[in-house]
Amino acid sequence: MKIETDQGIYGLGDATLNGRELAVESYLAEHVLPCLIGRDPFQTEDIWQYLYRGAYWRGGPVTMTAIGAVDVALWDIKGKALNTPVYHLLGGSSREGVLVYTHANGADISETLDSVRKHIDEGYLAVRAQSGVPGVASSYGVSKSGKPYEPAQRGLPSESLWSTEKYLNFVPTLFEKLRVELGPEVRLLHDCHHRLTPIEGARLGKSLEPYHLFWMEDPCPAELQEGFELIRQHTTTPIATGEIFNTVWDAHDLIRNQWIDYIRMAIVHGGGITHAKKTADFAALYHVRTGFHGATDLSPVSMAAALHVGMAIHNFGIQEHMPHSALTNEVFPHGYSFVNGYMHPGDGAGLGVNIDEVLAAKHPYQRAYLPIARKLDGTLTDW
Ligand code: GCO
Ligand code: MG
Repeated sequence: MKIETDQGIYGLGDATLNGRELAVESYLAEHVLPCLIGRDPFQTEDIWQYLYRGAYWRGGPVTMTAIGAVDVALWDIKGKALNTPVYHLLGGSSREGVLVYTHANGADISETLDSVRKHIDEGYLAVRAQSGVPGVASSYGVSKSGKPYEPAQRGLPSESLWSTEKYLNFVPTLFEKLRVELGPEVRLLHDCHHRLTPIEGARLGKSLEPYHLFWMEDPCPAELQEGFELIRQHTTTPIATGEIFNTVWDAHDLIRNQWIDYIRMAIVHGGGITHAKKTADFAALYHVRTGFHGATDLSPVSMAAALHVGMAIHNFGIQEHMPHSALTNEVFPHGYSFVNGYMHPGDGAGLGVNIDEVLAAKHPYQRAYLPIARKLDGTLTDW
């Protein structure tokens, strides 16, 4: 999304909500953008409150993504108008670069090991490892085409079958092999993608302790925040969650009770830079660090926003980095870079990302859905 000022400056925001994009577009076009005409783009706090409180209906992914898109675009404008990178406006650089992790996957343990090795050779210091599970036709995070993992597909949602029993028996053998082969240095992460119950997450965390993961992500759905208390009581494996959260209230109990170690709310789905900064500052009081969502369904605009926040806050933990396709990078020329495991947002004014609208127009929107999952007996479960 692009917001233009009467001074000729424009800012970019990302309004993407994977599989539900047009709902955000309509919310923005019909209800938000008319209210912005004539406002001062420097009033990021007041405009945020206006869109959040002023709507009366609060929270939720559609609303918060729309607010996030506007907020990020306004920070971009502010940086450009002041001729400074956004991170300077958020506290300046608290570090030399932003530690990132990327995704490795394979059909089995040996392919996954090769994939992790390949990413270490590319310079990554942290890698998330997902593998096909024997006896499970299609596991979360594993590409069928050998290409980087892209979950949304054209047509109606695809359906996959899932077995928690087979998964729990398998995952410790994967990480045992990775640690034996790769040694103690590389940071290894794993995403359970909300598929376990708290006690199952506790069992997995406990069985992974010898392989000292950097984190175990989304062990169970997090609507029930106290579910994490149960996991926490049983394991020292660090826990990350929050990529589907939209406000600090979704994580309030998780943070203040120190049931998690990393908060993953995406800048774009969590009300933009303004709200991400507040969430991070609240989390800092409780030793919770950030690990903002950064899958490819979030555009380079989101990636840049996350890098600016990650440079500035004290309790930055790690940033997800799933490199975009060459075409996406061409549509969004950007100043951020990756060197030896760390990313830097660049020192251009604003976010440091642009858009080639002519090229973008050659690729019109096509509907795509995330898959759904069922247990072996046909019961719908969490994908
Ligand atoms: C991650 C996520 C993604 C999401 C996807 C949904 O950790 O990067 O779990 O793979 O499933 O972004 O749109
Ligand atoms: Mg995830």
